Amino acid sequence: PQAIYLKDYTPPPFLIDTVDLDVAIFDENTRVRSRMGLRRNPAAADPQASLCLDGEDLVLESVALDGRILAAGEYVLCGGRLLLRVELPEAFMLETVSLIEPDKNTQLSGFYRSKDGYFTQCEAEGFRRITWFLDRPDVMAKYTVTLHADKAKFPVLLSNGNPVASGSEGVGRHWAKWVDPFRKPSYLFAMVAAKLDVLREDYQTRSGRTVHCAVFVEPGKLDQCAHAMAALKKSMKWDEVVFGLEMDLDHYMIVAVGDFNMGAMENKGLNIFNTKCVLASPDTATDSDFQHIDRVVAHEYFHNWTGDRVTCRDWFQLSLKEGLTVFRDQQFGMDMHSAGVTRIQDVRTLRAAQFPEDAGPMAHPIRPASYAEINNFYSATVYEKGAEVIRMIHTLIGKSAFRAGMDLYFKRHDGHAVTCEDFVSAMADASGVDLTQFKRWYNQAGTPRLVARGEYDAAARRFTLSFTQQYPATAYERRLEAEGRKFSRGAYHLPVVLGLIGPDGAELPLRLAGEDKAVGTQRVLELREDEQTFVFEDVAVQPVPSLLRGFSAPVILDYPYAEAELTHLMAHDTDAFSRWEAGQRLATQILLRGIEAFQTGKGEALGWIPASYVEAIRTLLASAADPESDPALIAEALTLPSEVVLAEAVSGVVDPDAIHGAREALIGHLAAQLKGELLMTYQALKLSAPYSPDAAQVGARALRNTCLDYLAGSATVEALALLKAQLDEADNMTDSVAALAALANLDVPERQAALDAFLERWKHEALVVDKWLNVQALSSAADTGSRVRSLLDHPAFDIRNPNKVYALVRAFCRGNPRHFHAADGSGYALAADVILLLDSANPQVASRIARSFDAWRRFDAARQSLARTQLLRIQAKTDLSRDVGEVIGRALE
Ligand code: BAL
Ligand code: ZN
Repeated sequence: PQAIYLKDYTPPPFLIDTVDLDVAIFDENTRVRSRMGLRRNPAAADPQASLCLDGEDLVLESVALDGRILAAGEYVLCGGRLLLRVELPEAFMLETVSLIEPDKNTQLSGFYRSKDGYFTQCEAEGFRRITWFLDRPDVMAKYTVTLHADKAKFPVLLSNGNPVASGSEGVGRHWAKWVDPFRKPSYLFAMVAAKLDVLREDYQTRSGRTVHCAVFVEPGKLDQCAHAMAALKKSMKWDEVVFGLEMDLDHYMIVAVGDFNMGAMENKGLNIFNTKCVLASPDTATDSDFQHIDRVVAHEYFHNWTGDRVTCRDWFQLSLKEGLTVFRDQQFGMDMHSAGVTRIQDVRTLRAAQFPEDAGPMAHPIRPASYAEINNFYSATVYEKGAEVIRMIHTLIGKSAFRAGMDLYFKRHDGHAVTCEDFVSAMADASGVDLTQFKRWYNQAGTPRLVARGEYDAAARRFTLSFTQQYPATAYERRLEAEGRKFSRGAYHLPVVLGLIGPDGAELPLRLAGEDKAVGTQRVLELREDEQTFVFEDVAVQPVPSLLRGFSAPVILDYPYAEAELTHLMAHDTDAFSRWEAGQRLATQILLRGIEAFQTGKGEALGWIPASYVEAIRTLLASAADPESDPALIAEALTLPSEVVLAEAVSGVVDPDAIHGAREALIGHLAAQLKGELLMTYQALKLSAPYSPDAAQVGARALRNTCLDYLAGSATVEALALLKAQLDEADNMTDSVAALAALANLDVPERQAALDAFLERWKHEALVVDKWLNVQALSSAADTGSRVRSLLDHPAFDIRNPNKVYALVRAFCRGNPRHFHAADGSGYALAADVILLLDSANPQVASRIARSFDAWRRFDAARQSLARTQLLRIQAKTDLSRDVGEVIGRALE
């Protein structure tokens, strides 16, 4: 596919000040009449440029310039563009009338049908599927929208901004007019015509304005919206307190829709959400669903300032709004829930999704230099690594300077479409910190490796820490090189937050050489060079360094910790993240030995599992009895690194069977050795209070279900009884699905009975059916591949619904490596079949499944050959979408 380059950016030749849309929805099609006020852009490179509008799958009925209908030769349609061939005045009105067919729009981009109505998704380039436009984020206009539809079938008519008029018309039809007072780019446009129930509540802003909040859901689901509404109000309050940012509209609406490619969308004043990120009741949603809803509602709300008020100049700048807004929702999560657990979970996500992306064929910096299909760059790198980059600025300049930087950013750029440089400049200017070198994070791809070494000189009472940065070229730089494009690479500017822990577990005071006195027990070291050394004086005893606290930089830390040092950090580090990290590092070191043992046939003997590790876990479990302990943190510490994360840690060829074997063996050994403790903790944490998704209950359930998971692995009669009892007694979805997932791993007759009963009970709740598909996709049972294949034909599965595809197929391909990478190639064939089925219908979803092949070259020759066969089969499809074409093309490069 043809690439688009950041270096080729030019300002738009025309600006659009106003858009007046009249949208008439009928059963067979929708007529869109658009009146736009345009003028030449004084900043345009070519003052004589002609006007060429974007459009896709539109049937053009007429074009009029300042009221005059243009004749056939006065415009041309070519390659999804409408080119005007008439002389254009400085400013003019352009009117187009087009027909679209939302009922046939299976891509779910633009205006489309879903069950109870019509919905939109315009980011990144969906608006051009509604009407002709300069569909790029730096063209910002004021919108007026009038919707017409059948009143009985679509009683709710919504668009951005404020409702200004409505009425009845014709036979059984009605209309509504909305005006958005803010200029916005087309990707933030939204409209809805549907049958929906609504929950309405008001929010009083700190300046005393009233915002009318509304959550619209499909009829019958009103009892599942209270949590989303509460999350919205918490987000509004939080942004006022933490960033001084207030809601600027009178109406803030969230509309939930069951067919949606992403999680949610921040359209100005009219967010459209995947039902998965709105609907929740204790019966149907898990604790993590509740927390996810909090975060997504907050994320979309925070976009109102970081994205909507200040938007992106072009799509290369996507991380300007996404990295920053993810950072903001992470901070919100840390303030609302346990800060340590939230940080751990966010880092887990980064490692599971972003680190592999950096290591694979789709590697890109948070601001890529080129793309073929922008939808492929709504990536873990742009989002999650983007958030880490913002977090590093926060750490380097400090909280109050960061807040000053945000204030300056809004002061300078409110109402404009800007670049990542503009953001960094605001931060640098507000703080006085030189962030020139820091900008490398925006241009260089890959996960840097930070090699750290510590040396203690007892006689001199000195601890010397040296750091070396390594940043080998990724697929991204290799492609730039192949294209003959210039690029430079160099050391990153990054913060290392650290402390030193003494043998008694106490934190040591920190005095760097050259300083008069010790300054606290935690420091932020700034790295800027390939090699740097820091000397700590007055260190009376040999310390264990606690490095990269809070995961202060998105790097792979290479420090030769002895296992005893890691156990020491697990027990004594004051930073919750670092205690967890020490445990993960220890488990990884042991598992890497186990993986090797499994490859040489010595795995089952378990000689690779040190007794001290079992004791460390015993101590951890015992700590749950302490009323001061945080069960959620203990649950995180008990959860071993996933098979995907372990694959990243393996050097050389990845052996999915050995990884699975070692991980299961370690779990089995711990379960056998600690059975009494696990059972005791499981029983002690049984809750009697009614369900609430509050931190205390969530933590208790997390630890209890982690214990259950360990105990279940044995498949003994006793374990089965526990699982069945929990399934029967659970009064909430968290406990039900935890038991079902554990049972789904076991090859026992009870498994099918439980799955059947679960489906029978929940078949009318689409999101719960997704969980039923998901536990089967993630099952470690031997027959998972064939079960997933047959589930593709099950009436509960629907390939046109993204949530179903994500729950079953993406989960299988990305979350179940042992089965996806099955030695017979069946996993690869399944993925390819689904990609080929989906490619024309919904290329965005197809492309996300195609990303499952990213790591194919890391496997043995036989698996590589099987994967290549499927990649070539996909590539051979005629009219392969740009989305899938780019992903497969890069995989095969
Ligand atoms: N802008 C796309 C959805 C999101 O990141 O909020
Ligand atoms: Zn976002």
